[in-house]
Amino acid sequence: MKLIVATHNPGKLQEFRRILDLGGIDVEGLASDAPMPEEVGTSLEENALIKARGAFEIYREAIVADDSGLFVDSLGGQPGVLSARYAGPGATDGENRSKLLSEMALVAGENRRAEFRCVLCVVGVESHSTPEFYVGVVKGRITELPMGDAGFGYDPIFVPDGSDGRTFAQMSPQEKNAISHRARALEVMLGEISKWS
Ligand code: ITT
Repeated sequence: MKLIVATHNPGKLQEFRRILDLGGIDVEGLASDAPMPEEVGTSLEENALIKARGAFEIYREAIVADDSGLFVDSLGGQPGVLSARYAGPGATDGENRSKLLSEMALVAGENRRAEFRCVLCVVGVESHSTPEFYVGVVKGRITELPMGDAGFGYDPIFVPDGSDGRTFAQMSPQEKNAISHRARALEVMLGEISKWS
């Protein structure tokens, strides 16, 4: 089976490739100039569906889209759905991380709990006329300073539960992909897809 991954985020695409290759799925990225609709939804599910449908309009093939975000307890779940744009439209990963660390400057260690959530939406599979959704979550805490330079986004400031103190950005891709929100959602997706005709 082949899936087109409806993302313009190269970090996400790399994780999809590694995980889906092992699951025997051929992965294709979007053309770099493929237009994607604005993410106007108020939930990860809505935005994942918007992206999946947007890519389907162009490719008319089986699509998987990912909407994900970091939900911080002490900030009432922010940046959440707005994770990619936390420091403003077009913000870089570094600007988003800096903003988050400064918002949390007065939050003590034990209150720095957070979780990454990922929602996948699959559309365009012939035997499945309705969109299918898969969810993955990983809990952890926000560091006081960035550590590591692997991965992308908020990886340098997120220590997953069960880690020896390393952030996602200090782990190998294999280590992150063994426990990440995206890997968990993809694992559920692969389990379901394997039952489809
Ligand atoms: P696409 O919409 O093109 O897929 P995007 O980066 O805009 O790319 P989202 O709208 O889903 O993707 O935004 C999610 C943001 O949450 C992303 O930009 C990262 O900053 C953050 N994020 C999601 N998963 C992450 C991960 O595994 N590690 C670090 N940060 C992550």
